[in-house]
This record gives sequence, C-alpha cells and structure tokens, in this order.
Amino acid sequence: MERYYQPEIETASRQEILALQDERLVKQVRHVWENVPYYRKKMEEKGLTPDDIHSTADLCKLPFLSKEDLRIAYPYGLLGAPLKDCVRIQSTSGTTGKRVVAFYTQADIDLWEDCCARAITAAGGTNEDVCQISYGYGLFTGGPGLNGGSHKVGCLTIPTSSGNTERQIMFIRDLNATILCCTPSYAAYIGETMKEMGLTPDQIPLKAGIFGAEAWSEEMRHSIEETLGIKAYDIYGLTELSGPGVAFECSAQNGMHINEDHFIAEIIDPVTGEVLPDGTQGELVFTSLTKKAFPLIRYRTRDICVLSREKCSCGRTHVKMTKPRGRTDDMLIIRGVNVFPSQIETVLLNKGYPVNYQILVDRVNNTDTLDIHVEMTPEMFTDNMGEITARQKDLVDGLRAMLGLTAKVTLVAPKSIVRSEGKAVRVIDKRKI
Ligand code: DLL
Repeated sequence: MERYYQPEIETASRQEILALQDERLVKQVRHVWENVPYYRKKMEEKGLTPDDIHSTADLCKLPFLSKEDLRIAYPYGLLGAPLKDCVRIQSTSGTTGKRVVAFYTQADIDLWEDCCARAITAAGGTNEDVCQISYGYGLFTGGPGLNGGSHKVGCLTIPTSSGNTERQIMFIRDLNATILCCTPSYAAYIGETMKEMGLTPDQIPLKAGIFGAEAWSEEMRHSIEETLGIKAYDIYGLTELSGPGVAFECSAQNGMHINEDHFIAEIIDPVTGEVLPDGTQGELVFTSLTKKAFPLIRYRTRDICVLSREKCSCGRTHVKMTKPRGRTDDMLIIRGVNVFPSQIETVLLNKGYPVNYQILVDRVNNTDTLDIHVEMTPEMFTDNMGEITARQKDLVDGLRAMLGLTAKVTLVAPKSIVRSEGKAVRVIDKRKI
C-alpha cells in the first residue's frame, strides 16, 4: 500500500513554513511585477516596487485584488505567463456575475493536482482505493482537479462526472468505489436515491467522501455520514486560485488545512480591509505563491471564516480554516438582520428535516419577507392539517431563536424541491431580480 503523504512539507515547523513563504513571496511579487502590467500599476499607485517586499511581514503593504479586478481584466489582463506556455483554462460557474477564466501552465496543473492528492490522502486514500469522481467535469474545476489528484495517489479513478444518479450507484457497487467525490448536496441526493433503491449503508462499499464547492453544515455532514455509512471530509478551493484542494480536511474533521507552501491566507475585516488576528472571523484573502499563469496576490475571496493555528491531532502543521459559513455576498440582510443560509440549514436538520429546502426572499410593502419551503420526509408526510401546522410553528420558533427574526415556513410534499447534482441553489432573492 502506498500513501501520497508529504510530511516534510505538511508537518514542517512554523519557522520552516514561514521561511519558504518569505522566499516564494519575494519571487512571486517580482514575477507579477514583470509580467502582469495590471497588478504592477496597482503597486505603482501605492508607490511600491518589488524592492519593498522582503518577507511575508510586508504582505500587508500590497494592494488587494477583488472580483471586480478580475472582471475588468477579463480575459487576459491578469495573465502571468505567455499564452504559448499555458495548457488549460478553467472557469467559474458565473453564478455571481461575469465568468472568471483562469489559466494554467503544466507546472500550475501539477501543483494543483498535488494539492488534491494531499486531500485524498488526508481522507485515508491510498493506491488501493477506488475513487469515484462525481463532480462535474469541464470548465468547473471539481472534476478535473480531483481526477488529477486521484491519479497522483494511484487510486483507480472512475470519472463519472455528475448526473445519472442510478448509474452512479451502480458503479459504486459494481466497481467497489471506496471514496466518493462530489458536492455535499449531490452526496445527499445519492444517499436518498440509495435508500429508495432499498440499499442500506452496509451494502455500499464506500468508506469516505470528499465534499465541497458549497457551504454545508455540521448537521449535513452527520446526515450524509449516516446515510452512506462513510466519513465525510470537507474540501475547499476556488477557480481563481486553482480549484479544489486549496484547503482540505484531515482525520480530525474540524477545519481544513490550507496548503501553505502554495498559498498565504489572511483574514481581513470585509469593510475596512484591516488584517485581523488568527481566531477572528472575517473575509479570507489568499496570495498564491507558486502559480505562474494566473498568479493572484491578496485576492479577496468574499468567504467568511476563521483561521486557527492550534495543534492538530493528525500531525499536519499547516494553518486550518473553519468551514466557510458562506460568502459575504450569500449573506442575506432581512429587515436589518444578517442571515446566513447555513444557519437556517442547521435548524432544519437539527429538527429532523432533510436537506431539501428553499429560501425565498422578497420585499412586500417596503418590508423584507423570508419564506422557507421545507420538504417533509415520507415518514412525516400527512394530510392532517393540525399536525402540519404544529410542525410549521415548531420550525418558526426554532428559526426565531437562531436568527432573531420571524420567518414564514411552508412544509411541502416529499420530492417536490428540485435536487442538485452540482452546487445547490437554495436562495431565491426576488429583491435582486
Ligand atoms: O467550487 C472549487 C471546488 C470544487 C472546491 C470542488 C471544492 C470541491 P468555484 O466554482 O470557483 O470553485 O467556487 C468557489 O465556492 O469561493 C466558496 O464560496 C465556495 N466553496 C468552495 N468550497 C467550499 C467549501 C469551486 N468546502 C467558491 N465550503 C468559494 C463552503 C465552498 N464553500
């Protein structure tokens, strides 16, 4: 059995990691200055040259890059390598504005796949595993990234992509898949379909799942682990920085190690831009240290989380990020109260409802309305109106305790909310339409 573990990097001391980051940052800033006129101009506007950057301590002097910069510079404005040296593009789904097109040299692909291989290894994967990749393939980074990582680990790789759920289950069973990679909402759907097919967790060979690309709660993790009979690990990443594998969960299952040899993470106040100390919640900002074709410095992700440097039981020393509780642009402001969809999910799952729900926000007579459609399980389903009303009231009370505001809850029949094979769309904000 072979493991793709890199203890010399993944368990390096703080001083060793910092020394590597210092050296790589200085080189990367020079690379960007010489090759990306867009960022050079931003540095010049701040009166900076590469000579001002000696170590990570100088990082805070450098200007941020935002999604808006990516939009302005689309498609080639942030390219850091000649096009003839690029071998691939990937692109975001474009749910929040214009598509982002990211470029990769072969070396960029190698380091990305290396990060994904670390994630599979941390979830217990070895060359004896069979890894089914049910993330979408194509422009989305989920499929290609984990596919490459799975090859590096030496797993037998099943590139099913997403969709055709019964066939997914057939492959898992017939080819003895031990690791499943897909979005958590698709994992829940696969689990639901297995149940409907009369399959119990012990009839499914899976032992682990690597789920990410969207926010998911601890409650959803427990529900998926139970339905599929597996350990469910989180994985984080974004197209702008490569794709999945920027950070991944280990056996401790309480936060994701950020691959600090490739990325520097900072947490900032999303309003003032001030850098916040570890342990404080704020917006995650990344500097990519090794990518050459699309080398982003101080990129504002809009994801909200906390960094922790507490010692991890797995032995890895790289800083951990908590599950992002959502993006700054996912946060709903309803009647002046900040609401994250993940808070709503926590209440629903704690009360035994499935992960199938939809949040509808509107403005009626100048007042925001929050309407939550929640699917009943087949066991809950009834035409007894008294029972339904009591259930709805119980949810309204639970949501009020969590959010501090009153929502309208409508229980709907099993299977009436559309299932997701990729990233689930749970919020419909009609105020924005
Ligand atoms: O979602 C890359 C990915 C693929 C990650 C497969 C993990 C697994 P984008 O489509 O560019 O890339 O979307 C990036 O998705 O800024 C977060 O808001 C969100 N996101 C990604 N992973 C997680 C996660 C891929 N584990 C955006 N938890 C990011 C919460 C996540 N949100």
